[in-house]
Amino acid sequence: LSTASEFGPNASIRGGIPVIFPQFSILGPSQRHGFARRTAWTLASTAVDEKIARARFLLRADDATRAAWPFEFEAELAVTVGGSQLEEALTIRNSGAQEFSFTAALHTYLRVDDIHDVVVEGVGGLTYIESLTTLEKHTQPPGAVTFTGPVDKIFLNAPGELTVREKGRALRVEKQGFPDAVVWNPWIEGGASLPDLEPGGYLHMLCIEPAAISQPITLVPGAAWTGMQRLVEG
Ligand code: TA6
Repeated sequence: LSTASEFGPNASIRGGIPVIFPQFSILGPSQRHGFARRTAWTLASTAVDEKIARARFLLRADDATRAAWPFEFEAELAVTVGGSQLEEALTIRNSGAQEFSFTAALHTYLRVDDIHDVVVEGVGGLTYIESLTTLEKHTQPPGAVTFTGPVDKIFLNAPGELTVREKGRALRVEKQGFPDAVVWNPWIEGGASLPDLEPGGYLHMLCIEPAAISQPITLVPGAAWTGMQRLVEG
């Protein structure tokens, strides 16, 4: 979480795991990265077992969401935290009478000690898109992703498991239901242009985002889709 992050109505939070729905970035007529990350969700339930805490959050279509995106939906975010694991499942239901399509992501901000020492394993050889304006496809060289400048890549059909490794620490990032994975660090200039990222903040952050971008999800009335991620340390 950036110490300069804004909180309040209509702000998007620079940290944690903002929910990107119903539009990833500029891919559509709606606001950048959609409205879900700027909207207050309702806490639907909580439970604590011995070592596991669970919470469910809901977001339903209302006049404000209809003004941005004219469909009836119910979004549910189920969060489970326990031991060295964090799991999140995002379910989108079509509660209306009209079919709709959407793109989505769990825009996960990971805290890292120093981005120079970080590598991401599991995307070598994959096809990726860098520019959402041209949608031009590139091939990632074999081996791990290292960080020596800005990285903003959407890896298509990414595997269900990636690993973020830094000195003395590893995090497994698992996903299901989301075909793509975004890897983002804005680096020096990009970070400085973000008013809600503290000076030098790019050094301590890495976004790894399970995403449905290259193949939008289409739901007929009554249908539902679930995408999940699990972060496992160690
Ligand atoms: O998911 C990566 C990305 O789309 C980047 O292009 C980057 O600019 C970022 O999200 C953050 O977007 P935001 O609207 O939160 O500044």
